[in-house]
Amino acid sequence: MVIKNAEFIVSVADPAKLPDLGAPEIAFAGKSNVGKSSFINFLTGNGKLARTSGDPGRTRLVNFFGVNNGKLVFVDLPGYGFAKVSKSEKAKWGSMIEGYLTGSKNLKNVFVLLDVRHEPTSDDKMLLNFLYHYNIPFTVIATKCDKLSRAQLMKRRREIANAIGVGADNVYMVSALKKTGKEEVLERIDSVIPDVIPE
Ligand SMILES: Nc1nc2c(ncn2[C@@H]2O[C@H](COP(=O)(O)OP(=O)(O)O)[C@@H](O)[C@H]2O)c(=O)[nH]1
Ligand SMILES: [Mg+2]
Repeated sequence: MVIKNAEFIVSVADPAKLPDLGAPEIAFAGKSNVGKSSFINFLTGNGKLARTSGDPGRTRLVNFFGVNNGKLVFVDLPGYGFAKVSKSEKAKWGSMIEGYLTGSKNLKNVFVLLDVRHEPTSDDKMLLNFLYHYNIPFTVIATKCDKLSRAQLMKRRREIANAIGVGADNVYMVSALKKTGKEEVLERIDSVIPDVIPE
């Protein structure tokens, strides 16, 4: 697919009040600071769509973005695993993420972002187990690939795939900084929502 435009639609603080926008949703999940906002901006070509960096722990809202005049929806889930928050804050984040994942009527696939340099954390594994348990399809995306050499990247791709129990081909390698990996991810979107041609 080609992404022609993307715009912010709504933020939700209460998982009981999820909007039904009547279009397929792709959700983006990952540890805070993994590069989720940067990747959404890169993918949509809108540098200001999702806010980047600054205050990693802050955003515990679920943000909905309409792509190509709302034919497709990107859902930015709260970043998890931010160390400097209380247990009750962490629990709120968890229930937002889980509330969305189990409550959305339109969710087609979860893009799970992992920093290419690091092993999946216990929070990452919890999320992946949750997705397996609820039978929610997902895609693994390794971010910040500009940080490693080509040889290191190939090694890390296999290691991440092994840690998660998928084939190496199923780990998408991206860099928002160097603007690489976008075409493969757009093709992946086509294959996870084959019934929609979001032109
Ligand atoms: N080198 C590099 N840094 C990145 C990349 N994507 C994001 N970052 C940096 O990582 C930090 C967190 O990015 P952000 O998109 O806000 O992460 P989020 O918390 O997951 O939304 C910022 O300092 C970004 O500039 C990337 O592809 N390469
Ligand atoms: Mg962010």
